[in-house]
Amino acid sequence: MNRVVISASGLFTAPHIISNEELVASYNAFVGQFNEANATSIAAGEVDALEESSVEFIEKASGITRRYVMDRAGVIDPQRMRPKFTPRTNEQLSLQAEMAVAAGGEALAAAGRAASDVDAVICAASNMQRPYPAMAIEIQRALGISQGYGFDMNVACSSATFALELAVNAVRCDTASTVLVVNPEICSAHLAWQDRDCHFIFGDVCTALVVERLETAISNKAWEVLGSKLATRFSNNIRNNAGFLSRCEDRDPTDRDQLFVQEGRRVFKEVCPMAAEHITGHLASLDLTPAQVRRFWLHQANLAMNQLIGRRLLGREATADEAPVILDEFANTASAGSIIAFHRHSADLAAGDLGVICSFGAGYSIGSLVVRKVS
Ligand code: CO8
Repeated sequence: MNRVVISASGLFTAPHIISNEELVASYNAFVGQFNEANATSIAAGEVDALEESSVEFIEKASGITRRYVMDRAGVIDPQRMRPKFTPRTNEQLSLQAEMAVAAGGEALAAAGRAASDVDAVICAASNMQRPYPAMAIEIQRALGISQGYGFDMNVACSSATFALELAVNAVRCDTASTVLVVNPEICSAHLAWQDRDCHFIFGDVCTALVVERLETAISNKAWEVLGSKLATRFSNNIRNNAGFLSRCEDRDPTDRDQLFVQEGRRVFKEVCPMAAEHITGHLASLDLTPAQVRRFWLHQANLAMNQLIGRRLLGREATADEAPVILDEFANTASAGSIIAFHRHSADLAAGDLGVICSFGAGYSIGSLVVRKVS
């Protein structure tokens, strides 16, 4: 069995920023228009008036201050409130593939790897812009990778960590030598921007990681993967019912359940203990304890959630150095969150330092990797 490293990472940041102030101004304009248009029905008690959103609530409840998005104008237009993308022909690179090629190219360059070294591409994200042909195969071609295979996979917020486990096992068992994992998350396209409970939650981004054999890795920033652990437990608390059967069920595409829906409080209560126990159990299986871990790159959904998990792991508040936060800047970017934290906050650590990458989210699904800095 080969020893395996994550040898480099890459990040594509979506081109537009929406601050909480801008988001709330647009949402509140929408509320004003809705309440005015429905004044009679509201007065008759037939329709509930919508309540305004607030920057203070968003920052206190989530820790998010802004988000990057692929399209800004469509999202903050109170008449539209969803991104607007120009359709591309089948011959053009698709939007998610374009993001992945940018992040993937950066990761390969950082790893010192050429397209000819890569023999597998896994495109893992919460939403795919089409069912087939696989985005991963398109990315493979666009990056000039002429050998090996590519496939897409979706485990919602745990897509990246579940893909990493597959990549690590492929390299460990010699079915691939260098795997590129990419996570193009366009969460803005599946977010109900008209829903006050969740309109502030998500942002867009793409992360990429290169997984290869320790003994042949060139990068001096590699992290050896000591172990990976996946877990799932069914829950309806985060759900999206949009799918290829929607058309045949005569569903209205604007039905609320055709977008992201969650019971945020329940998710918070149920997932925090699961994630903390998962990480502690994973470390114990490697004869390690949370106190020995230099850094936790946790899923980035909610600041209070990560603080609670930190307390459960360490018996005290985790510092920003121990559990870095990126969701203030990026918001929740589904499976990419823990990988952005890793990308931004791993170069400063020393050889031998231990870290844990951990995602948690819809499914429920939890995925963790315990890693050690090589040099
Ligand atoms: N402005 C002002 N007030 C508000 C707003 C707002 N925008 N929204 C709600 N309120 C009010 C409510 O009406 C409520 O008022 P009252 O007390 O009078 O009833 C009060 O504020 C409190 O509301 P909540 O209980 O809903 O607020 P919370 O404190 O629970 O915070 C959060 C809400 C931030 C959603 C929080 O519960 C949370 O973050 N939970 C964890 C969620 C989580 O981790 N989810 C993971 C989902 S991501 C994932 O798995 C990937 C899925 C795939 C992604 C697909 C792309 C879209």
